[in-house]
Amino acid sequence: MKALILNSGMGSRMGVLTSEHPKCMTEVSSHDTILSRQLRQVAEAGITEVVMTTGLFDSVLVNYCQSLDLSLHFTFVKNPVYDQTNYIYSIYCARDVLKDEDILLLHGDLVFENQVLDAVLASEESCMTVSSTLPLPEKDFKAVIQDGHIVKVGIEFFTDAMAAQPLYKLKKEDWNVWLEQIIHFCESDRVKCYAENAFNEVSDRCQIVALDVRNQLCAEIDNPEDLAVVSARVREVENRTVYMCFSADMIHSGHIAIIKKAARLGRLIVGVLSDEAVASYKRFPLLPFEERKSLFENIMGVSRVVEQRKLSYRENLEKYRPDYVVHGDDWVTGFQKPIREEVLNVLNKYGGHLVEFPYSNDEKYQKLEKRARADLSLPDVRRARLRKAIEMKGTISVMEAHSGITGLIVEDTVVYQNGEARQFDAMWVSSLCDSTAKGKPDIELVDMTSRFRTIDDIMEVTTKPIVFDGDTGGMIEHFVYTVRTLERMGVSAIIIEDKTGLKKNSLFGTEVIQMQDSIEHFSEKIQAGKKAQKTKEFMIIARIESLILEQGMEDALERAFAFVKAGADGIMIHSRKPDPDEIFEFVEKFRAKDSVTPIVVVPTSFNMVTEEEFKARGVNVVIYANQLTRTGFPAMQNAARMILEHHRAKECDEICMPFKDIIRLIPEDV
Ligand code: SPV
Ligand code: MG
Repeated sequence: MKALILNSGMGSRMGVLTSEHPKCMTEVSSHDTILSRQLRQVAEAGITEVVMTTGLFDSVLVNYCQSLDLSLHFTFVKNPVYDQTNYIYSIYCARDVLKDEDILLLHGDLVFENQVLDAVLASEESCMTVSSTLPLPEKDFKAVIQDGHIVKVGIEFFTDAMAAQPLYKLKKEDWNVWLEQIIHFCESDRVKCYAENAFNEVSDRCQIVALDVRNQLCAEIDNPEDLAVVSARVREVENRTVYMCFSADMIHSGHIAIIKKAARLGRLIVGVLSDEAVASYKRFPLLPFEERKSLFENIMGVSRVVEQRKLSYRENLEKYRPDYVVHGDDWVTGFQKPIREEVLNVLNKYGGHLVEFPYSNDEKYQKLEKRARADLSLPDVRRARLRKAIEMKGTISVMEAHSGITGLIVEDTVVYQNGEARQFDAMWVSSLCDSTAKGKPDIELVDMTSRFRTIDDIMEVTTKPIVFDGDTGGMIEHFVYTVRTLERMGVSAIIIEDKTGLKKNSLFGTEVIQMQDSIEHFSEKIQAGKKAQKTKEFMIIARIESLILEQGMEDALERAFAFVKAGADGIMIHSRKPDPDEIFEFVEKFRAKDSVTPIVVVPTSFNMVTEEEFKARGVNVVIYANQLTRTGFPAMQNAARMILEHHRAKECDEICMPFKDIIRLIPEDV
């Protein structure tokens, strides 16, 4: 497409403002003339060819255009009789470079906002800009419109007419008809009328639709009064702000394209989602917030980058009050719908607008996303993320997994509530559940090789950090090897309990014989583990069984402080009481002296306490230790029983997941 800009006019109504240069070189802002603004807009819209008709001061104009240093190729055509003819003749002079081309036709004194040009260029049919909201001007162009099509353009039409501005997109089949008629006019010496007079005679064959720009800026400057009004509008347009929010840690061409579009609406403020918000709804970001921020700061078209702390836009919209929010149209449905509704509510309050562009979930993006997930599952990357998650969120939630499929459930389950997404932060490889899945008691009978095999199965299909239930940790001489192996695999933490001898599950409490280790010996085990550890991120967490074995709060606290001193990276305090009082008491007393060491709890019996309450009390890790095992296996027992009872499988079908869904639980590739 070529842009045809008509600049042969004398601009005599502008007075002294056009005594040394053509009207199009009049300033409309501190940094733009009418022409520099037009040309920049044209170039930004992707047009590279400009045909410009000139007249008086043509060399000034040519030099000026070249000096603007835009990536445009110009063809200047001088109308030698500019003072005796109208622009119809200028177009005639340029006819040879205009035939058989799609044309963007505009007068050189027209000032318009980007959105107007975007709408014109997006029109599938030939179009002319009109305004249904402006009053009909006395002396300027009006267009007579029938069935959405322009049938006449001129200053003399008032019936069925709308104010019209000389900005056209002309498809070559329509333009050729009009241009032929212009040639015909000029060759029969009708050179003092408008080019539109020629159009009016062929409008039945040259189909131009009316594009209603309503109150958007699209105005000609004929005299100093127009200049004052339009300059004020330009100022207003240039002060507009646009807001977009990104969670991306990899920028691809799709991002750049939408940023470019958004920046055409005004000064673009990019909100970068906090690490916590990204991790909550998508996956752990590969790059931390500061790095993602600087990524966006270096993209052309972005004026400012700010943090968006939550998925909700409210805080930033109220703070920056952007004129526009830009988003892909994918959030019209799905989990982001409430966020969109909130955005619309806030925008409505102060008169902002939401602009939605078609969302493209292109293949390139999906490939990048797949690569990011693969990176997250690498041992070094995965191992380090448990500490980061605790730091970032304060309190994390960890779910039991005992196989590849339960790992996938922990990995992929997301719940959307009020525009927030909730998912588990990490996985707990429980000794109870790992043993149960193998049909064995939880007495350290399943050996480490087998336990590592379970971890490996889970790791093969997931990316979330893993906390390993290391039982007692075994003999110190063995424990140091366990630590190294787990580190090498990419496990983030091991929790060992201060018991000795034949370990039984804690939930049996004092109903079975269980021996607690001495503070000295267990501290030695922790020290040996810390010494054996190769990476700085791996955590050895000491689990205190004093409350389980009814040894009292003082004993629990004494052990906790001793184990931290021995090098433990966290303390797990366990209880099997149905109420949380002793856990709360421990946390309060421990926190009074130690505000930093992470505290872990396993609320299997005291399960009424919410994560929010644990967080408020200073707990950092909440482990749901056995719920997948306790729901999955009874469902299987039930199915087996039903088939035996009914001598067939039909009745059990209603408690079965449909076959197509079970297949979908497994991703095609990871
Ligand atoms: C496990 O899940 O194996 C545990 C936690 O150690 S508990 O069963 O509560 O002892
Ligand atoms: Mg256990």
